Amino acid sequence: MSLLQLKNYINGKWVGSANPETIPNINPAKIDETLCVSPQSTREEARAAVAAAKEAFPKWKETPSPVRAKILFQAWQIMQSRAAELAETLTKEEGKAIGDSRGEVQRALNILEFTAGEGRRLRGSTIPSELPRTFIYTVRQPIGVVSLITPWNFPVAIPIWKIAPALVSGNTVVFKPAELTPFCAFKITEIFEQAGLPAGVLNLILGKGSVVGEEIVNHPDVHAISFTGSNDVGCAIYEKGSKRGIRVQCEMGGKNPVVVLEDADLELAVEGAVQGGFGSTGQRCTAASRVVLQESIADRFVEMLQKRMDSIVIGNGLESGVFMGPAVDEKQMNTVLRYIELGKNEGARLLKGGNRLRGSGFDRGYFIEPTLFDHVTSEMKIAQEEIFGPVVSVLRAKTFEECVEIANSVPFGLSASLYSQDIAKCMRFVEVAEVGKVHLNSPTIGGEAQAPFGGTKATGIGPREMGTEVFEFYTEVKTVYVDYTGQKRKTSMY
Ligand code: UN1
Repeated sequence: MSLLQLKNYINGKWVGSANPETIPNINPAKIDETLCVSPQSTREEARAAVAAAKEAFPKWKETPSPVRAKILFQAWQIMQSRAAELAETLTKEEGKAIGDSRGEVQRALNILEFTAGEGRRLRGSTIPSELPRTFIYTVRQPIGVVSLITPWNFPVAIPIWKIAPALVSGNTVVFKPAELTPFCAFKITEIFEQAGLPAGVLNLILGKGSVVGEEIVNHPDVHAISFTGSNDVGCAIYEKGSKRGIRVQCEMGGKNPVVVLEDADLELAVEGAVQGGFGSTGQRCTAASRVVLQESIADRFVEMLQKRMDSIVIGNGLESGVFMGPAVDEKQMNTVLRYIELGKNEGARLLKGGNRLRGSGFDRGYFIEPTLFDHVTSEMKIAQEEIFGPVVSVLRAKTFEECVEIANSVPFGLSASLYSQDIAKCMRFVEVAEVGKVHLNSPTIGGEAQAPFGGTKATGIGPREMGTEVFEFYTEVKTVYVDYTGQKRKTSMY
């Protein structure tokens, strides 16, 4: 059987690349299974995608936002009917457990639903004037062609949380997914095509970041870029975009803490640490990679956590009961294993895991044991750098204040959890945690469609994603002064 060859989608047509070289799309749980092959598109093809988006823009901009939104609702319906298929593709392509994939597809559906609803609102404001018979108001207008560059770890939800608001706002899109997850991107694009999106409004370009990614970042006809991924790439994109004076939004790394105080419900907190630390194999920017414990409960908590880790089922995400799938590819697996070695050399105490899983079933994939380090200190690299794997570091502190200091002692600022029954401590934590979102008595992960998502410090550049806040990025505000005196102004405050 010949392998499916993915294509680019440019100006409403599926087109192959002129470059005969392809990238095989491999199932990380069964590396002898190639799902499809995707093109290594050329710079010219990336430019063609931008040109199509530019050409489609004037008409799409003129389409009223409630009408644009109807196409999104249509996409929502189609995605709903293809939800099971999409979740299976996600698990095969990225490796996460099928329950997580279903959850991710549901999240994408929620975002589509919420964002489509915003097409009927997309409100501006009315503003009082200091002058008589003058009316000031604002309208939201699209920016133009936007480039959306998305990562492999949430290959359904993240594209949707960029594409949906970009489109409903009236922008046209060039969408470049990670090289590791083109299949989900292909299906998402197909869904928008089936929903009746006009040609050129959404264009998919598959290929390398260093080739097509660079082209759609530097292209003079691109007026905004939204990126989720690593700090190195995000900061380079920001530098290039800011030189051209365009908008850039970047969602990057995290080193998220779960802080557990002595009055916490420990069972709940252990569960939060497991879900946050090992869920999705730790391959998420909201992963709880640090657990900060108040000394008095630390030994007990660590014991409970180790016991709970024994029940983590690892394997092919399609199999029922599996909680944790493989690393996404060999490179990612090796990065994680290198960090584990580093942790040992830095003097952290390895309590559990630390190895690649071998033996029946595991040899066919990139599986790593859930790994726990204790007695980690803030200066250690494993406590500072994003590992993006199933590795959790325990740090200990005497007081609440010290716990907070440790929680904040990293360059990133995405998410933080506090487990405590003490309302005063909870409220204080909300105030002082240097992050974009706080979870009280729940894990660091996840987010709802109608709430803003994003981080502070080195995590985020630009406005938040999701919620109504997302329109701060995807629209320009135009301020309108209407003078209905019909007269030359006699007075002015200035
Ligand atoms: C989540 O925690 O469910 O790339 C979402 C990431 C984040 C999304 C995390 N931007 O992992």
